[in-house]
Amino acid sequence: MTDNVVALPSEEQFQARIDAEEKIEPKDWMPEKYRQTLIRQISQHAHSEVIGEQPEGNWISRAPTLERKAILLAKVQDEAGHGLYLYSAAETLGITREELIDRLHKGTSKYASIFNYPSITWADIGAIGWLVDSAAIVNQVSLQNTSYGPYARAMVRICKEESFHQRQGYHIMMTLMEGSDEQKAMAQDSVNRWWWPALMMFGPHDGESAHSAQNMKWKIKRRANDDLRQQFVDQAVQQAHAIGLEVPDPDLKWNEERGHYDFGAIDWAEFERVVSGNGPCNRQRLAHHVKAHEEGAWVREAMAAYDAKRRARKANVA
Ligand code: FAQ
Repeated sequence: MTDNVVALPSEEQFQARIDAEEKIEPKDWMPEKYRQTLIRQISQHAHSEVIGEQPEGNWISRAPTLERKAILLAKVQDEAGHGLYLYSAAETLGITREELIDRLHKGTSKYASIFNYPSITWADIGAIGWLVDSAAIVNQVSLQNTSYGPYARAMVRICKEESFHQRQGYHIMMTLMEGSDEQKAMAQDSVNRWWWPALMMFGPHDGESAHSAQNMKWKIKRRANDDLRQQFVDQAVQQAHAIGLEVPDPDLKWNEERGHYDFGAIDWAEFERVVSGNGPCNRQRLAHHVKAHEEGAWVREAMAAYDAKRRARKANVA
């Protein structure tokens, strides 16, 4: 009698499923590198949502009106929810939440560079909503079609909420631009500070991007960094001009032939500095997260104890 050997699917068969636009689900066979890449990207994304609460949380108690405060509070809660869906999606790949958080705290897992800049005025809340959420949406709309099912499905709801966030940010900018000279200057100053970091959110140029080629083949990434960045610039410049804001780029110019805006060079040395832990707020952001995580240990323990008790009771009844 011969043993019944079950052949493992090959990378070619896996690629054929991707090419046929099939979604890969948690229990499906996948190359180890595909799994690791997804853990890297989804966890970085989750950390970004959660760390991104810090610059905005800074203004909850100082929002100019009760209505603005309620809206900002809801937005920050949405970001926490996005973190939750994304950590859950990452966990389906066989990694625990504890490991994911541990990697963040040890600095072996990144989060978006943009959240290492300070939010020093109320207009920064407008700029974050308008520019940062716009950049996030441009990228994330394409991720609704990413090849990994749980990540793609998480993106659908996240995109709907980000689009509300974008509008609330633009509305803050619009209101400031209809206000006093000081308010207009505050709005312009925040655009001057957030514009270039927002362009960096899309990552290095295509030729320099370490992961793009393989990620595009696996359809983890559906559009290239530069392509997404260009779409963002084209949209944001028109939105800026519509309310009287200037974009801080002397090289910005409409290119009739390309049908896009040409724009100036990004300061990649600054990007490297921020990504490697030396931006204006890196240490503060991480220290705050570590402290909140430690102070919340009792909540996690209480929930685990409650869950264990509930399971034991259920087992006894059965
Ligand atoms: N910051 O080869 P690539 C939000 C790293 S959510 C830090 O091009 P990849 C919502 C990259 O990880 C914003 N690191 O990499 C919100 C890699 O390093 P590694 C977050 C960056 O993965 C709004 C290296 O550079 N969104 O804002 C950055 O193919 C308001 C080489 O780069 C997502 O995470 C950066 N900007 O493409 C919340 C979307 N760019 O890992 C609160 C999902 C690149 O090898 C308030 N992520 N790096 O050490 C992605 O789409 C991709 O990961 C990219 C990078 C496009 C970010």
